Amino acid sequence: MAVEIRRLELFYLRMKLRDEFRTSFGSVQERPVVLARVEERGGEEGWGELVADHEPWYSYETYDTSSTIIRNFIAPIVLQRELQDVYDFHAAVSRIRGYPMAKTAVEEALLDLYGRLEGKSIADIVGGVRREIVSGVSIGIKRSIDQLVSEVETRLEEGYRRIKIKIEPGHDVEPVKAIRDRFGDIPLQVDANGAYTLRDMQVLRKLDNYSLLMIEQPLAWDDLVEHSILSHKLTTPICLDESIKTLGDLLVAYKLGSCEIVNVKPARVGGILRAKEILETAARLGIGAWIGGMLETGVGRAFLVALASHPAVNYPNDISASDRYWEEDIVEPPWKLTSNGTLEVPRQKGIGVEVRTDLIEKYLVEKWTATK
Ligand code: OSB
Ligand code: MG
Repeated sequence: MAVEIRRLELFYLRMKLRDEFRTSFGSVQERPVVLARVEERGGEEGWGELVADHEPWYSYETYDTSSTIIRNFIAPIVLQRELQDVYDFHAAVSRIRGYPMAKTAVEEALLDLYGRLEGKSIADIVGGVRREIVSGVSIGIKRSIDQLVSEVETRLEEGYRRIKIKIEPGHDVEPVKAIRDRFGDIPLQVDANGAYTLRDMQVLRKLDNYSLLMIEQPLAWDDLVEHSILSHKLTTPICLDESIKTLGDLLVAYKLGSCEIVNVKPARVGGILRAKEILETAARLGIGAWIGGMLETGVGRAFLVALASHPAVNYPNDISASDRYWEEDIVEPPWKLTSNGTLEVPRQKGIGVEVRTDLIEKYLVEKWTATK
């Protein structure tokens, strides 16, 4: 269906996470939130989310640089051509090297728009089959082991089906042991965000003794070769996050044996349709898969939930309920954990939740608009 986009808007919000979230690369509490909104000639709209942070720690993209790419290079593409479908959008933005987060923000908005126009949910569009998805929780580095253990307890009581903790050198074996001692054989995994090297083999071998579901991104953010060496030495499966930026990376990782599992984040791979392609290839190659998160608001979360309903997903996801992140999420209804520790997959057209324009007003710091 050819769609003519007459308006692209970026809403810059200032939101605060309920708790500080600390990883090996840094800490966030003030979360810059950028929403992308497209509007077509008939007035129908679509929403997406830019997840880039203030600093280039998780990836080279930041809120400023990705905004610039959207304003100067992606907006003209969307406003100046007639897009047959969202694959058309991908073909057009493929000239822009990199900037997957910027591309994802606008791609999501277009997918929501197409869904609304064609009466399809995002889950329909990505080939989702599940009615609910398994919700895990990612817990940051805390000031003390006691605080960590107490948060794990709260999350298990809330019903989360898997615990992931962030680790870094000096904060790894001890917290894992404390959680195992206290909670026994719960589904538990760790995420290092690239904080170790092969010189840390001793610690990594110790972690190997705790029956972890996986060790996520232990080595450098852009490495595949050393992960291959490591994965041949450990029995715990290696999961890659930062290192898999494209389908090509996944194929190389497969050939090298760098990972058994992949954390699929649409914003890291350049869009929902790219993520779908990676999921399908992972399933074909026998690589495990789950959907990761970037502390999204309810808008970005809708896309994560839809992707997690894909049949290739075979591990619990980093997709928690709205109240794990925000005092007040900007969608209605907010994402809520069921008594099964799952989130329901909406079946309504588009993202399946309403964007709360009253809250957008409340948190807005800047708005940018481009028209045809
Ligand atoms: O490495 O998975 C990560 C959040 C921000 C940046 C990187 C990561 C994370 C998370 C949080 O682990 C996952 C979530 O959104 O709950
Ligand atoms: Mg990660």
